[in-house]
Amino acid sequence: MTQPSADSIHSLTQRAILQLAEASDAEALEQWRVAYLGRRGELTNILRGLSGLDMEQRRELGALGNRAKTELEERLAGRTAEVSRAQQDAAFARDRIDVTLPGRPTIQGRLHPTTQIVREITDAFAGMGFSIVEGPEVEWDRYNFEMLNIPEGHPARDMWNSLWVDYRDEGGRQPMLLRTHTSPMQARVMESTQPPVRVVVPGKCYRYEATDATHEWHFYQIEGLAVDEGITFADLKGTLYEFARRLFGEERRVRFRCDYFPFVEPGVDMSIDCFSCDGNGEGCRICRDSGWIEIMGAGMVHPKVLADVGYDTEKYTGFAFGVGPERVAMLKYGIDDIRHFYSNDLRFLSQF
Ligand code: FA5
Repeated sequence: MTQPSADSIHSLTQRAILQLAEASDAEALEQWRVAYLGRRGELTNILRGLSGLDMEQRRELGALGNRAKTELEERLAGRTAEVSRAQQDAAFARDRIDVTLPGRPTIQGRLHPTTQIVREITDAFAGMGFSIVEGPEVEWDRYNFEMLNIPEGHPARDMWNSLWVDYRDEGGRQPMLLRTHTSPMQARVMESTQPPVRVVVPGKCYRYEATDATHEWHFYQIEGLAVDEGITFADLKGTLYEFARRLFGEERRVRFRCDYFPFVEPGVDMSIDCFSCDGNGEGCRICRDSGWIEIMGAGMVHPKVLADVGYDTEKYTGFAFGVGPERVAMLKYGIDDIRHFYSNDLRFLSQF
């Protein structure tokens, strides 16, 4: 044990102060504290050695030792603050942020071109008084075919190559499929409402067929249905002309031709002149030389379809149509292959 004396306290204090100035991190500061002020530290030892001295010396050296202890503790606190400030300054200098640098742009998402065109088409019909409803993509055979005047075994079923879902319950097998068109919503809407009916139904459809530039195996349709007293074929033509005018402008030519769909009578298809060859047709891959691209099927709702949902066919008539929005987008934006829509290529999608 160190023999306590005024000199030893003084020289120890000086040595400790010099050494403290050299401690430049938290670890060195802790080592210093343990060496001088810890339980077995040098100053602690001196103070402990005071007990062997006489009263007079003990009072004198005790006061001296306690002053030295207070001084070292205060200096330790000061040096600790200095060291941590210096470390902070170094960190700030190292991680300095240049607030004048321009920010990194974040990539903004956008609506898929099909969604955009579906909204544009439904907006055009909403502007003519149609409401918008949606229906199930997995559909009963009853709605996809039977209620549309296409009973089991009818050859018209071949017009829609179907993806069947094998659904069974206690009653046995129930024929279900991925809907091949949005027309099943005609019966669903009429079953739950009374005329006047005026709805458009956007939604996804599925067909088991080979793809090419104008055919996908899954695509969208927008169904339209209007039923009321006194609706005629003139209303059908007027409404669809107005739709074509709103979407494509006055200059696009529109063509109606007779077509067959079991749930309308008479039935038509509506085409628009080809954007790619401007209606010339010759050697055009898009319109297959015809100069026209079909965008929808339409017709006057068949009286059997109206009767099957309980409507009075003496009183009510109506028209229906089914438009393919991808085909409309192809026309509007000059897209030459429908398969671009769902191939998830950002170079294509980010153009819209
Ligand atoms: C129908 O699906 C009828 N349900 C339309 C209809 C509704 C007729 C109401 C009468 C009354 P169609 O199979 O022709 O008809 O299809 C209608 C439209 O859907 C086509 O004109 C086309 O624009 C689009 N379409 C059909 N098949 C495909 C396909 N494989 N890929 C992309 N679009 C398609």
